[in-house]
Amino acid sequence: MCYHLYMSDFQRSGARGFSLIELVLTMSVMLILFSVVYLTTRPAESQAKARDGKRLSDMQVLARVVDEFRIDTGDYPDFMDALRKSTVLPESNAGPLESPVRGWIKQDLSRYNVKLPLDPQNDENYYYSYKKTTTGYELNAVLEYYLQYAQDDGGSNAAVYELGTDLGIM
Ligand SMILES: [Ca+2]
Repeated sequence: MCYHLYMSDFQRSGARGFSLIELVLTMSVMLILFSVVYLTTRPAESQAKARDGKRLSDMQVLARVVDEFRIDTGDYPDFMDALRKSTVLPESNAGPLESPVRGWIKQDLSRYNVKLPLDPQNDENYYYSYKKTTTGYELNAVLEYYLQYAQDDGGSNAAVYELGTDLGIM
């Protein structure tokens, strides 16, 4: 009933019908503009957030693996003072980088995780690193969105996210 009344009003007044079409067109244009802005800005931001989420989660996984290895063996994995990066295989390791046996950390860690986490980008700018010394161990990740986490981790480097038992190692 209401629909019929509306259509009658619409048909009686050509000017009113035209303004409705204008409104629809304007809304369509605004929707398109909004979509363009959204597609060019928000996904980049949300993808950076998602990558940092994985990095923070991976750091927890790696710390658990290293801690559990120490509980079982009395020492942290890998050689003393050897700096490891998730982009580089240690000498004589065959890979792939995420292999828990012959990946980017030189130790068989397959008992503790099915694979070694890799940075979602894993390039020259974004990678994980690990090092142990006589004082403990440290894990690092470079963040791109949650930069506050890198500043508030209690470590020695405000530009990277640090986790471990001695955050002054790297
Ligand atoms: Ca830090």
